[in-house]
Amino acid sequence: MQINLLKPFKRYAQNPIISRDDIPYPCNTVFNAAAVKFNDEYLLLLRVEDLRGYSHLTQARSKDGYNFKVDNKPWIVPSKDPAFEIYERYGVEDPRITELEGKYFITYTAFGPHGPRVGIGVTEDFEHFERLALITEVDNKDAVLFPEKINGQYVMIDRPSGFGGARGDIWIQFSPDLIHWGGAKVLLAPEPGWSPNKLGISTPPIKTPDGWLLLYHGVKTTGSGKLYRVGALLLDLEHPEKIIGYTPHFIFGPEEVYERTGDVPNVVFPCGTIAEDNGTLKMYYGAADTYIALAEAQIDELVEACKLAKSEVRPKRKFVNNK
Ligand code: BMA
Repeated sequence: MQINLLKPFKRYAQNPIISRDDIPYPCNTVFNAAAVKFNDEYLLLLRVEDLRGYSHLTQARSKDGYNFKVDNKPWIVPSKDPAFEIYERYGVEDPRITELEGKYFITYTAFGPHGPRVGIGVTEDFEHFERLALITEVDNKDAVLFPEKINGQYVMIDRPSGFGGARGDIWIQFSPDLIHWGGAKVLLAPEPGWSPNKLGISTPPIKTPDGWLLLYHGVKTTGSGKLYRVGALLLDLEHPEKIIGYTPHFIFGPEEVYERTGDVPNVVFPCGTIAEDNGTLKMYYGAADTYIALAEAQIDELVEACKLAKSEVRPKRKFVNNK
C-alpha cells in the first residue's frame, strides 16, 4: 500500500457538495457541519448563516454520503429559555456530534454578547433536541466529546482561549455526568510554523487500535488574514491526556477556488467525519465559510502520519498577552 503521509486526503471531484443554493430558504452561507450515520443514512448538521449574520443548525440527509438533501427548516435555533438566551443570542455555531451510550450528543458554540462558549444537548431520534447545559465559560470553542467513558469519566477536549481570545491552546477535561467538568489539563499549544496563532480540535475522536484519532485545525495569521489548515493527532486510548503523536505538518489546506474564495477566504474547517467499515474516513468540512465540501482518506494512513512525530509534550508557545 502506498502511504501518502503528506497529503492523505483526496477531495471529492464534485465539490462543493452543499452551497446556499441547496438551502430551501433564504440564507447567506452554509459551512462547518457535524456528521453522523443515523438509520442507514448520512446525516449532516449544517451551520447556516442567515441574512442577519446569525447562525442556526439545519439537517441534511444522504443515502450515499455525497448527494445531500437539506431540510426545509432549521432544527436547532438560538434558545429562548432564560438559562440560555443571552448566551445564544447571536447564534449557534460549529456543531459536533458524538454517539455515546446509544444517544447522540451535540456540542456547539453558543455565541452571545459575552462571547462564545460551549453548549451541549442530546437527541435520540434527530427530531427532539434537549439542551442539557452550557458547559464552559466564555472564550471557549471547538469542544468535542469522546464516544465512551474512560476510567469511569466522560472526557471532552475544548479550546479555552483566555486573554480576550488571544491564546489558542487545546485542553482536555473530565466529568462524572457530562454537565460538571474539571481536572483540566493543557494538551496541545500552538508553535511556530504552520499553526503559530491558535489551534482547535476539529472532529470528535475515532477509536483505532493505535489510539484516539482526531483532526485539529491550526491557524496562521498572515498579512491577508487568517489561514486555517488541518492536522491529525493521536491520543492514548487509556490516558487520552497523553499524546502519542501528531502530524508535524498540515495534512489538508485551502487549495481549490471554493476554499480560497468566499466570505472568509483560505479556510478549511472540518467538524465531522464518518469512519466507513472499509477503513475510509469521510471528512466533511466548511470551505471559505461559504460551502460544505468532502475529502476522503484512509484511517491507517492518518494514524501512520501521526506517528511521524511521537511526542508527550508539544512545545508551549511563548505568551503573547502575558504580563
Ligand atoms: C473560527 C470559527 C469558525 C470559522 C473560522 C473561520 O473562529 O468561528 O466557525 O469557520 O473562524 O472564519
